[in-house]
Amino acid sequence: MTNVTTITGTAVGTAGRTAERRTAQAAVRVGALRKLSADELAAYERDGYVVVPGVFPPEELEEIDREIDRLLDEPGNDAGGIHPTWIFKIHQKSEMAARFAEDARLVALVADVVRPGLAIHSTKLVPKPPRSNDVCHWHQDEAFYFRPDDPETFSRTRMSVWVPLHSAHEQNGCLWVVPGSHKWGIDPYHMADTGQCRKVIDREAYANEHAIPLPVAAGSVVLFSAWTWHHSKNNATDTVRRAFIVSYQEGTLRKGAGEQWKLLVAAPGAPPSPASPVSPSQPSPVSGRTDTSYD
Ligand SMILES: O=C(O)CCC(=O)C(=O)O
Repeated sequence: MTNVTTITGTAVGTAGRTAERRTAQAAVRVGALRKLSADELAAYERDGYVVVPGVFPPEELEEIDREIDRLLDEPGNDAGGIHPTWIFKIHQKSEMAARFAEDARLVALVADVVRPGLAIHSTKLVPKPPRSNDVCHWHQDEAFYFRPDDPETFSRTRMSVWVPLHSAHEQNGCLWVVPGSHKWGIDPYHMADTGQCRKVIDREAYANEHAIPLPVAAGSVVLFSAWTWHHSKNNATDTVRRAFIVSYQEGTLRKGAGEQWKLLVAAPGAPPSPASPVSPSQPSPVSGRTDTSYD
C-alpha cells in the first residue's frame, strides 16, 4: 500500500497487446487506492472484463503466496478430489486471505461495477500445477453461481477479481476471454468428465475462434463479469501458477455461495444485515450433479 513505484502498461506477450491498449495509462502508481478510470469502466461495460495494472506490489503477493503454502500444509484446506490444491472459501481459512478479499484497493476498483452496496459471494485459490494439463474449460461463472430454483441468487452485477500471484502468460495458463460475451445471457452448457470448470459452454468452437488471452504481469488484476465466457489452458512451465479469485456481488443480495457471503458495503437505505445469512447448497441444475458447484 505504501510502496509506490511508477510503471507503464502491464500486459506481456503478443496478443496481450490488445489488453495492453485497453489498460495502459500514462503512468500508474503501484498499490495506489483508486477507482476504475472512465476508460477502464467503459471497457469493462463493453467487453465484460478489464485488466488493471499495478494494483499490488510484488512483495505483497509473495506474502500471500507463502500463506498459500502454509494453508496447503494444514489438513483440511486442500479441496482435493477433482480440485487438488485448490482452496475454496479461502477468506474463511486465513486472516491474511480475509484481509486480501476485503482489501480497500479491490473494493475501490469494483465500486462502480458492483452496485448498490458490495458483498463477497465467494473466494478461492486456483492453482495450475507445473507441467500440468490442467485446463479450465470454457464457462460462465453465473452457470455455477445462479441457482434457477432460487431467485434470491440472481445478481445483476456479480463479477470476479482475478489476482495472479505471479505473472500469468500463455505458457503458464493465463485467462482467456471472449470480449462482449457477458451480454449473451447464460449459454447452454454440458458437463465435462475431466479438467476443471466442468460446466462447459456448448459453443466451445465459437469461443476458441473469438478468444483473446489476457497475459498480465504480477501485481495486475483482471476484473470480469460473472457472465463473461472465460477459460485457461495448461501450464507448460516448471512453476505453479496461482490465482486468488474474489467474486463480489451487490450488497442488496442476502446470499452468496453458502456461508461464504459477507456484506462489505451496505446499499444506501438498505436494512441492517442479518447476523448470519446461511443458504444451503443447492443441487446443480444439470443432472443433480454437485461436484462442480463451487460451494
Ligand atoms: O484461474 C483459472 O485458471 C480460471 C479459474 C476460473 O475460471 C474459475 O475458477 O471460475
